[in-house]
Amino acid sequence: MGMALRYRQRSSRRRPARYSAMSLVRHGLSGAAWPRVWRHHELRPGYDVVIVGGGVHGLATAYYLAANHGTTNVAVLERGYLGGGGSGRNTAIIRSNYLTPEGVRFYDRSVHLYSTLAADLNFNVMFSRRGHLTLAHSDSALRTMRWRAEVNKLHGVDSEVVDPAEVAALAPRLDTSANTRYPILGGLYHPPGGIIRHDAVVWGYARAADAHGVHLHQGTEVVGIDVAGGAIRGVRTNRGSIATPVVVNCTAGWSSLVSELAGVRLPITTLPLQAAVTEPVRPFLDTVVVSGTLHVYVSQTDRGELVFGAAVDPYPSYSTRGSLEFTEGVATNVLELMPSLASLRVLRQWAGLCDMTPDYSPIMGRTPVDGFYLDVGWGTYGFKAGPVAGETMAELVATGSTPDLIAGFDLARFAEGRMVGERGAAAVGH
Ligand code: PYC
Repeated sequence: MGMALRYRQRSSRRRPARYSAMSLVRHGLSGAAWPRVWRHHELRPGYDVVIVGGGVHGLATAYYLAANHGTTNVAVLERGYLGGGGSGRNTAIIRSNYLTPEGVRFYDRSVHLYSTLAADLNFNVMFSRRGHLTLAHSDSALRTMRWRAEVNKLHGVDSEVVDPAEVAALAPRLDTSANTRYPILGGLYHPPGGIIRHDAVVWGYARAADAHGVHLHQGTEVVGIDVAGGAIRGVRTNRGSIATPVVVNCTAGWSSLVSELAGVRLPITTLPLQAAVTEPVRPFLDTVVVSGTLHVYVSQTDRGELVFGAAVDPYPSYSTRGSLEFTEGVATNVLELMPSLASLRVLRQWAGLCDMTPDYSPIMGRTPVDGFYLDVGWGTYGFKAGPVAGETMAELVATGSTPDLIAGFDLARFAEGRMVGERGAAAVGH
């Protein structure tokens, strides 16, 4: 059953400015201001759908609801600013070389959506498809990589196990000698993987959703969710109350707290994941390099900075601060892999929050509360899932039927023992 369109309003669609080389020249010559990328609105008393969380998941869900299903009376509520949570804090790695069939199919759809996103949204999201290389430092890691490569190929995803000479050719700065503490025995190479400009993805979806008439409300915190007779009735915010039959929880690190407002308990623990960026240097690394054993992943942005990440912090917390312990650890491990980076300076470090589930797969779909939907449990994989999560959640909310791609990620699997164990495909050990 599709949702009830009870709060239909006059459309507030608008044609966004068309970004092109010609319009850049025109604006440059005329000095005319560009229109705002998205608009500010007062809260309506009611919406057909309220999405909590203004990151890539919430914005993509809003966009696909409007673009694919014509559902435009939608509000996205964001406590801070759009993209200020995990969407602005991740290391922007895109890949689909997962371990389970469910994971491979799902993330492969996301890679496809990402690859046409710039054209679809008329917004340059700077997707750089440069390949993704996971290093093996032990026989057991190589075995898991062979397993992943076979599952990937079965689902039409390009991944192969490569030997140390091929690793050296893909990333010549890596120390591939046999005298290191953790010699490189091979790797899993995944050519479709890459990096993207994460803010641009957020802004592109926000702009396109706004153009369809979706209301984007920043600085709007949900402080209560009203449930009566087992169904969603509305939400209370710091700016007033909204009546709605549908709430979609897209709040990642805060998702268990938001779900509790609706009386739904989730098997989620929130852990910080830290990252850091160096000063820019000449391009030398044109693939993403990951070492699960050394708990580190490295990529070089188009501006030349190196972006590093590590394993999640070992204790639950809502802190988004960096720690000296992380910087020391990541520097030690990066230098094990690439000793020639020793004089590079770290410019910034930060943390984002990961909503970890017991099987490292997301929780998507309905809940025991009618009209309360989950798009949560992203752990360390959230950003790369944004487009496909938005597309499938929009289909579920608009049509009432669960897309096959997310059927295995339901909340009931934990009670029924149907885990989708994806830990083996984590970029780093946890
Ligand atoms: O799964 O590729 C990944 C990843 C990178 C950083 C965090 N997760």
